[in-house]
Amino acid sequence: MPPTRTPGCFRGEALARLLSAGHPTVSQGKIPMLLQEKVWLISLVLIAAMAAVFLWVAAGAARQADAETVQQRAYRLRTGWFWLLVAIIVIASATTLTALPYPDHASPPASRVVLRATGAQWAWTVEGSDIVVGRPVEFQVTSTDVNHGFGIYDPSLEMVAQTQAMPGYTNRLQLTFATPGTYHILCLEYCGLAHHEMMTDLVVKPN
Ligand SMILES: [Cu+2]
Repeated sequence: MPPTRTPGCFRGEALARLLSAGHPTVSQGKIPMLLQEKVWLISLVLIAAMAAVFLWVAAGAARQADAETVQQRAYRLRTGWFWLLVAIIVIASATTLTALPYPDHASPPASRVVLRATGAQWAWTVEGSDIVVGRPVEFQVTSTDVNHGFGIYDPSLEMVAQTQAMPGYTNRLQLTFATPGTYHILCLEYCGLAHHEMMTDLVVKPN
């Protein structure tokens, strides 16, 4: 029997709904690879690599060797790993912290558009003015009942940003859209029977 591919919860529910609604941004037959699917694939590779290391250690466990030789080899290995780690940290910091200093949240620019997004079982309400390309937007995200995940996806269903929608608390999510189009807001946290129904569109107008 040929293997059948069971679609993931999000992909199955969200894409099926957008497709059945004849959504113009999701074309039939060409389903984009989602960020979470890429992360899942990378996780699988890393898990396989870790399993290989465990098997390698287990296979060599019965081998006997001189304690001093083993110790010296382990120290050399440790020094090598240490400098590799230092190099990774330096390179990662240099390439990811270029946006510093982050903008001051306490003094929002006057041009910022504020939208209030409220999650409730099982719908999103987004109130505020129009979103325009290039203009900073602040989403004030909250919930009326349980925790929801507020996820913004671009027209090709790649995740753009996300935060938690929590009852009694407002999370601020700041974002500047670079391309116009119909974005989607989906719930990212299972919140009950109709969790998959928690979808709404967000139109970003050209400048
Ligand atoms: Cu949900």
